[in-house]
Amino acid sequence: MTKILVIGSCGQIGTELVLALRTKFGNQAVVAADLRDTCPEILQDGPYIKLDALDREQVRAYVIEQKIEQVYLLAALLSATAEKNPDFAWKLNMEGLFTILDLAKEGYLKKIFWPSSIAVFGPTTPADQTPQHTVMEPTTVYGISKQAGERWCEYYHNKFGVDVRSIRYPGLISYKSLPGGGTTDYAVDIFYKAKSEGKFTCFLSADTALPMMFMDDAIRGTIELMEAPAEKIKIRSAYNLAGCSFTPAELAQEIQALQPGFEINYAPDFRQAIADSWPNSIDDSHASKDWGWKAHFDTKAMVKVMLENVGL
Ligand code: NAD
Ligand code: AKB
Repeated sequence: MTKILVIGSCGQIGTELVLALRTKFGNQAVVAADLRDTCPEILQDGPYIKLDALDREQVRAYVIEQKIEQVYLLAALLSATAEKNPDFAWKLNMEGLFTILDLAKEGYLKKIFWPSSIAVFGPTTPADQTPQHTVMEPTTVYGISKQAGERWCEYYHNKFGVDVRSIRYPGLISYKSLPGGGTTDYAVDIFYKAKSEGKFTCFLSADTALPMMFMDDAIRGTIELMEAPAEKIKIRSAYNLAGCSFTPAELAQEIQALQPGFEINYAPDFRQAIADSWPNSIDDSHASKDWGWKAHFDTKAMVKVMLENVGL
């Protein structure tokens, strides 16, 4: 049995990733780990431990003693929260990664997944259909930490043969767990407000296009990347992945098509500057060519599933 540890399992991605990994590998094979004292109900079908990604010795001891073979390291501060606490964001987003990379370098772990983000790009990056290899000058602490993380992942692969795999996730949209402090969170909040109040005030301007993806695609893509034969993984920094791209006004229009009367207005805040520095859309042809990636959900399909499921 392959033993898998998911650190940061109670967050937006972790919750759904643990459920999907347990469906594939069995409940007992996948250990959920997070800072919380107790396991959330949704993850109670398998093992849970309280684990601090910043406690290098605790993480090392657990991985070695429990003979963990794969780690998904999801613990991080996201873009908006990181701007409010840059020192801690840098510490959390980098130190946990080195602990895991070193465990793999020493032969304790066979495979690692560490997520990057479209935040690695910056205002000097071509914004439309942003290529895999291009100018990367991120202006947020979050983006700087993700770019540095990518460089270290590639370095550990090239120097020490570490099998580390990564995706530059776009903004993720889901209904099973809430987002945790990002700039793309509006695209989740809007559905809750549409259902509960019929109106929404957006913290980004009407015409701010950003790359987004429905969570089912993100989870499937993550597992497909991790299951692909190593020789197919040509990029060891992180793969561009595209789902759907839209502006708040376009998203509102899709919601209005299914929920006539829904209203949106705009009150941009500090997150506007972050969004303005990110791409509008992403070219993911390398992921398609190397390991067969293809998104299933466009904006319309995502909106339908979200409206049917949020708040149930
Ligand atoms: P989230 O904020 O929803 O969840 C993060 C989880 O990590 C939380 O449950 C938190 O309690 C836990 N955590 C925080 N500090 C910890 C620590 N010291 N030890 C153990 N657990 C700790 O984040 P998410 O949206 O699920 O994102 C997961 C990863 O994916 C992050 O690295 C993020 O940068 C990346 N990512 C997310 C998105 C997105 O849209 N959600 C997009 C791009 C990249
Ligand atoms: C954020 O907005 O910070 C995240 C991301 C795109 O990395 N959703």
